[in-house]
Amino acid sequence: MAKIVEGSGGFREAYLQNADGAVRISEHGAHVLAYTPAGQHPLLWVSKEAVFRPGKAIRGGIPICWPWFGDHPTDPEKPAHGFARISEWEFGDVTDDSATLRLTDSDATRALWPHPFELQLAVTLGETLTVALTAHNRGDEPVTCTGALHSYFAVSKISNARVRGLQGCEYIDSIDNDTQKTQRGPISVSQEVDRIYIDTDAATVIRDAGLSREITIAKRGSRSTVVWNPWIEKAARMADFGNDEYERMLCIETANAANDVIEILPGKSHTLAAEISSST
Ligand code: TA6
Repeated sequence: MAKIVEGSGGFREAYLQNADGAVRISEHGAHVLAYTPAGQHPLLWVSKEAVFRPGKAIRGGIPICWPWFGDHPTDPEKPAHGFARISEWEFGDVTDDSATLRLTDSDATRALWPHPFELQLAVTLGETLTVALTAHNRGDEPVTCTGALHSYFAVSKISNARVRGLQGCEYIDSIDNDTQKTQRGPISVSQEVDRIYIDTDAATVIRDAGLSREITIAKRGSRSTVVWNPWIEKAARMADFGNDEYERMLCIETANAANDVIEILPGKSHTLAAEISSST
């Protein structure tokens, strides 16, 4: 079943359902809001305080960070994580199994990033949810960009979660003066964690003992994986994040960040894709 309805904040939403599960996507930011595999608990987390209005990123689901990850490298006035997640996209084909959305350059985007482009998001609902962001360089100059599919996963309780797949990887520790470190063993969270794992194309697995579930995030076109939980103080500082909600979420972000910069030649494209599945 597939339908497009008026959803939160008055933005159109696509709702897809088939034998493998269900997914909801807002046209605002081409934002995947919900994904529930058949017979399972929802995989994605959205804050109860999330705000749905123009110019604001939705807190949770899968925000699209593009054409830069994090703060703009030189201009702090520009929106964090770029403009894709706060732009109004357009639905293309929507079926029971897939949906596409499209964003092209405009006066507003060119004021922030002076290059012609076309972005396409393709969401495919099968045993795996595939979310693929393709950036096409419509200009006659090479462009460089960073970005992420900034996925917020639902966990039973953060203390029940362990993350595998990044052992031995180098990471930049954003809460320790961007010090570069090496990951020893699985990741557990008992304080704010904000790490950019670099030079890795590895799949990441969240083991949730509370739900007896493993969420696997495989990826294509991504050389970085970001792991983030704001913990208590940072959660309390965010108006669109409930004070205790850090207990129920963990971000595993399929990215190209830090020095993992992507160059797209004129007329060429780059695809960043997350392939999300779970087993109980
Ligand atoms: O997930 C990594 C990160 O860059 C964190 O530093 C934190 O800022 C998070 O993204 C959320 O950013 P946002 O702009 O959505 O509040």
